[in-house]
Amino acid sequence: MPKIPLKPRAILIDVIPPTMPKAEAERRLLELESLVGTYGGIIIVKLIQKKGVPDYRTYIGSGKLEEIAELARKEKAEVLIINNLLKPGQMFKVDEALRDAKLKMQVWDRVDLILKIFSKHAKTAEAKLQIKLAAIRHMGPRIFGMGSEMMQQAGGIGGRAGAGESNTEMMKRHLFQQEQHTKKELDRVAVSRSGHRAHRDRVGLKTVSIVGYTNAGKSSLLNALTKKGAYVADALFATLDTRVGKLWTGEREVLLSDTIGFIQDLPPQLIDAFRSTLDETVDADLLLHVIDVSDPYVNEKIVEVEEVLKQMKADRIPKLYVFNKVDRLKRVPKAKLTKEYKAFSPTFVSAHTGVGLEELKQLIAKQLVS
Ligand SMILES: Nc1nc2c(ncn2[C@@H]2O[C@H](COP(=O)(O)OP(=O)(O)OP(=O)(O)O)[C@@H](O)[C@H]2O)c(=O)[nH]1
Ligand SMILES: [Mg+2]
Repeated sequence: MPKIPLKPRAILIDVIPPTMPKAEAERRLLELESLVGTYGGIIIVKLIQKKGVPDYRTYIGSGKLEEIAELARKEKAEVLIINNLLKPGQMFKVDEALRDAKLKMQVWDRVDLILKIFSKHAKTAEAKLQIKLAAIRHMGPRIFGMGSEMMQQAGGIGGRAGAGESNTEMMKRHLFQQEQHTKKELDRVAVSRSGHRAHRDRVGLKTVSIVGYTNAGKSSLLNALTKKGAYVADALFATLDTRVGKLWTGEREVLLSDTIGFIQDLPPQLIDAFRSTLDETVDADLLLHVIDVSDPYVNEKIVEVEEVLKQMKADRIPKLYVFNKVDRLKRVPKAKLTKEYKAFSPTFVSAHTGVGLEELKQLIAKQLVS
């Protein structure tokens, strides 16, 4: 893979079905831009391609690929970022086409991009291990896919596989060993975590987990409620570990935890790799679903978060909706949102100004009594 600078010049492409509403397409592109910005990439071209069925070989199709290659040469692009999930064989084909065009650039799909951001932000040993595991699982099949390609080329129909095979076999074994090793290390870290959890259960503290879309203000809320000092940044996936603080609701002490944010199409491998971090969330007595009320796509993001919670089997835990960042709006559509999400006792707060936090504490206390 060609080496690229820390802040690579990037061409972005999103392949969407022709039926996708314009607003949704715009939202996807905006989010992709902020992901790339968070990574530190320099966006030079943005492309949207409408396609009913993705191309079997290259996902984006050979015509589009040629167009991209030409653009890449002209604009000196260093990475092509495809906002979709590609099959290993498709990644290989795109990569091959760019190499054939004598371009020294990398190709990332959505999982690659999210993984790269995760690696940049990981601080704890556990987060680093989880990312490593996800990367092994994501890259593995790609190497195998490449292997079978090479084997076919080397051996032909009915022929012997030759050198290609032993290389692939070696890579396979190496990756498998790495995966096992990383899993073991992770288990070790997870055991000490579940020890903490058992201790909490013994002292009878209830746990409340903050969940929500990335950048909604989860860490800010934890800080505002507990003075915990979690890392806050206007970036996606600023938090990759779990931070726990104590909160006095006025009636009782509870443990409040903040964790990794969710995003649309959060790749299943990532949910899997972050299992032990996310399990903390699944274990809670109450969830605070934090929502950025100033976000133009409030409802869509609520749906995405609910979707991930379902995947994590956490959709049955009692939940409060916390609309954050009210200071950002002149007029907060309280009545409308309250009516729409009545089942989740919506509250309106600002982690920055402190508005609404007292009411939120009372609500938490009330929920935990029953
Ligand atoms: N105006 C305003 N900005 C806020 C508020 N709460 C958080 N922010 C800003 O929103 C951005 C994201 O805040 P974080 O607390 O890091 O959000 P997060 O949900 O933890 O994000 P990830 O960990 O990246 O998923 C930061 O720039 C915060 O300063 C608020 O109540 N009002
Ligand atoms: Mg955070």
